Order: sequence, then C-alpha cells, then structure tokens
Amino acid sequence: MAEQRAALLAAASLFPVPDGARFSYGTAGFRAEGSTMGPAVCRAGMVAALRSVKLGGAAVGLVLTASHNPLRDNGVKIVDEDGGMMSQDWEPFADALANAPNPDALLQIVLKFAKDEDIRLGEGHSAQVLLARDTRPTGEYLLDAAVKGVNAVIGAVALDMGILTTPQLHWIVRCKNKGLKASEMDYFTQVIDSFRCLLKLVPKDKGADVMNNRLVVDGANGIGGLKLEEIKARISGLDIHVRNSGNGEGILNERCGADFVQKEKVVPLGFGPEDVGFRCASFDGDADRLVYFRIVSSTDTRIDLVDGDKILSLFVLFVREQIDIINGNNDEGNKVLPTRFGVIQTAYANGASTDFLENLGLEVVFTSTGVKYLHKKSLEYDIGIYFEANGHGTVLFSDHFVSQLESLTSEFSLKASGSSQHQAAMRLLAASQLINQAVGDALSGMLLVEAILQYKGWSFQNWCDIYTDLPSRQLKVKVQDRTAIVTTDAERRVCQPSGLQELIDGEIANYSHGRCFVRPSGTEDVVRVYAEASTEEAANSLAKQVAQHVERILG
Ligand code: G16
Repeated sequence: MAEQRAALLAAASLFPVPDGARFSYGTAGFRAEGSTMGPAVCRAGMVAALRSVKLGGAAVGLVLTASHNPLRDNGVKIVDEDGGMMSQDWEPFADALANAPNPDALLQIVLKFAKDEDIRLGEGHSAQVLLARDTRPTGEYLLDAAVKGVNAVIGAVALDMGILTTPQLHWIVRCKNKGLKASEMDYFTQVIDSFRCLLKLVPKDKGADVMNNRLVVDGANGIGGLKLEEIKARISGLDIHVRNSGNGEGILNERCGADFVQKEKVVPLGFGPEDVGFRCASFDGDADRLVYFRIVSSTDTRIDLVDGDKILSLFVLFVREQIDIINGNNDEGNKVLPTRFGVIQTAYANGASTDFLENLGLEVVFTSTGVKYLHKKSLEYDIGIYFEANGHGTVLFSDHFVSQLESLTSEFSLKASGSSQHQAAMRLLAASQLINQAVGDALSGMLLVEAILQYKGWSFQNWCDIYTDLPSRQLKVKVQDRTAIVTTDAERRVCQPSGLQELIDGEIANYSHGRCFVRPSGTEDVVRVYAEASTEEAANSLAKQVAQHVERILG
C-alpha cells in the first residue's frame, strides 16, 4: 500500500493543476485547450485504471480527442467494458480527481473512493487500459500523461492502440471484453464483409446508376478520411472520393466537417464544382458523427442537408421493412419476430422528423444531449435506434434479438432458402454486424446508409423527400458562467435563472411553428441556442431574440 500511495503521489506531482483551472467531465469527457490538458488526462488515466480494477481486470478504453472542437483543443473520455461511455456514477469521482488541488488531496480522494467502491488497492489486482488518440498535435504529449496516470495504479497496464477513430476504440474494447477478434484489422474486416453481404442482398431490379454510385466524403482533415482510404481500397460498388482527407491539405475541423456542415449549412472547404449535384457525406474530426449533403450549384454556397434525423429515419424505414417482411401477414399475437422498437432523439431533433416518426406509429423518446444518455435508453429495446441531429447515432440490436435472428436465418435456410423472409433476416444480421454496437460511428454508419440507398434504389433526392425539415438556427452565446443555466424536461425548458423560460416562451409565441430552447454546452464554453420556425428568417430571428435575452441575463 505504501508503494501504491507513493506511485499516485509521484504521478500527480508530474502534472500539477494550475491555479484557477476547473475541469468538468461534461457531455463527452474533459475538454480544453490541448496544452492545458496534462493534469486532467493523467488523472483520467488513473480513473480508467481504477475502473478496470473495479471491473475485475476487464479492458477499459481511454480516447484522446476533442472531436468537433478546433485544432488547439484536446480532450479525454473513458470507455467502459461494454464499449459504451464510462458509467455516469463515476463522473463525480473523475471530476473530483481532475480538480484535486495537489497530490495529497488527490491521494485522499482516491483512498476514500476506493474504500466506498470496495476497490482493494495494492492487493495484486490486474487492470488494462487501451489508449487511442486522434490526429491532434497535442495527442502525443497527452498520451504520455495518460500512460503515467494508468501506471500509477499498481498492476495496471496501458496498451497504446495508436491513432484510431473514437468509434474504433469503443468497438475494440467491446469486442475484447466479449472474447471476440478485436484488432483494428478485425474492425475493417467485419465492416467490409457485412457491407458486401448487404450489397449482395440488394434486389436485382434496384441497380444503382453512376450518379448514385459516386460518393464524395469530407474527412474534416481528421482521422476518418485516413481510415476511409483503407476501407475504400477493399470495397466495390461505390465510387468514393475523399476531400479534407487528413493528409495535410487543411486544418482539422476548420470550415469543414460534420459540425460545420450541419450548423452552418454551407459548402465546406475542399469541395469544388466537380462535386456539385453529387451525394456528399461529412465526418467530424474523430469520425463519430456523420451527416450528408448536396451542393446545389457552383455559384451558391448553400447545401441541401441530410442530418442525423434523416439518417435515423432512413434506418427506421429499413429496419421496419425487414421486420415486416419476416413477420409477413401474421397478426400481432402471432408474429415470427416480435420486436420492441425504440426511437430516441434529443431536443435538437427537427420537429418535422419527430412528426414523421410518430406518423409511422412509433413512440419517440427524448433524452438530454449526449450519446451517453441516448445509448443507455436505446439498450432498453430489442432494436434501439438513436441519433442526434448533429450526426451522432447508431442502431443497437439486443443480444437476445440477434440470437433470435440467427435461429430464424438457419430455419429459413433449411425451409425456405433465398425466400424474401430469409433475405430480410440476413439483411438485419448483416446490419447488426456492420453498424457499431458500441457508439455512433461515421464510417460504418455511412456504409449502412449506402447499402440501404442501394437496397431501396433511392437517389439522394428520394431520401431528402421523405419529409421537409422545418427551418432552424443554432447560435452560440459566450457568457460569464454557462453553468448558471439549469434545464429540465430533456433540456427543453430552463428552470434557472428564474424568468428566462418565461422570456423564451414569450418570444416563441410570436412565431408560427416556433420552438426554441437554450442549454449550456458540455464541450465548449458557450450557451447554445436552438430555434425553429416556419421560415428561415423567422428561425433566425427567434434564435437571435432569445440569444439576446441570454446575453442580457447572464452577462
Ligand atoms: C459530443 C457528444 C455529443 C454531443 C456533442 C455536443 O460530441 O458526444 O453527444 O451532441 O458533444 O455537445 P454539447 O452541445 O454539450 O457541446 P463530439 O462529436 O464533440 O464528441
């Protein structure tokens, strides 16, 4: 135990917390300017190692990324044994550790937490933490801080997995703990094989034309474009062109990437007249977000945007269609594959998308912003589909549902091989292999979109036409203390500071189809304002009015 105490004190003293620094685990881990992140990252390394000890030595992940944030920022998030985000119960401990003012205070926090959680430090436990990072310049320095934090827990081993997309690390952690093949090569093989399988199951009369085959991808000058090059070389049936590939042409996330495209709704840098009219996809810096767009004309910066809501809707239509094929005309009580189907959105979901999903007879559930909330909710269903409008999302298939599908597939292959039911079951199985079961993943999500468009014989326009988005506008407001805003009802209403919600309600009442909410960002030091209304001018004006109230009240 003396050795353990000394190791924690030594590691903590290597990365002192500067006076006045304050870290909060936030929507997706700790984020700040990269050069200031050493202390938080070293301490997150300790948390990850302790988490692995608590989980009996299961692999835990630690990703160094600030995702959509600008290049100068960096961040860290911890991946739990199931490949999802770290259990929220541990966030207060992570916060306390990151903010401990000195090594002695840190040691006391660890000792108390270990006692409360029944983690017997210094008793020969083993622990493993898999580390990955994105392409940011501060990544290497922070990797060193993370390794030192992990190694400060005696018995813990840090394994550097290199430069990966965030979803690849989530996938690897999940597979490793399930005893499955879990290398980066295994990820590529699974994604490519299941995509090929889905293409083989495309009905013969749905051949894709040249316009439908060409796909231009914005890699945000991050890791996603680089990894896509590896997949591209091994698939056929898609003519992929990568822009902002991460090979040094431009700056990470700067006027490009999924966050920029979705929020600004204009053509990203790196695209030219040759891309006009074609289907384009955009990733964010660590490739966990995906949106689609089309450039309207070479003389116009505007785009037709297909955001996470429409990706969600496409996935819902596809999955439901396969289940309906399998169940045939059987009535409710006699279904071959009874399915509890969950659709999860956040307050940012465009009102038109929620109407579309509800008109399909689905119940839509809302959670707070952040994959950690949506993912958790989705796990309650046989098939849980979640997406944030910003392009974070996936389709989760429960283990029970997948084993039912496997038995059905074998049954069909004996009794009715090649039947439409058999093919539908195989499509769902391939989709469950393709789409990342641990977290939203731009690479595999994009391949699922492409396979579905081919299956349906749909053009980009067909997809756009499933419903028309209500015009919306997002603004960021810089205030003195964003935490002064406290929200409720899945962040759709403000409860503090008092009076602000009444002002927002008053503004909304002036607009047809008006909807507006404000919330403190968990990844940037701003308050976010979202507004939608029946026209673009009205949405802009509503957002602006509410932003002014926020500015005035919060200073
Ligand atoms: C992260 C989270 C997302 C969230 C986004 C914005 O994304 O993983 O779930 O929607 O932040 O959060 P906020 O509005 O609180 O800043 P990313 O891509 O940056 O990791």
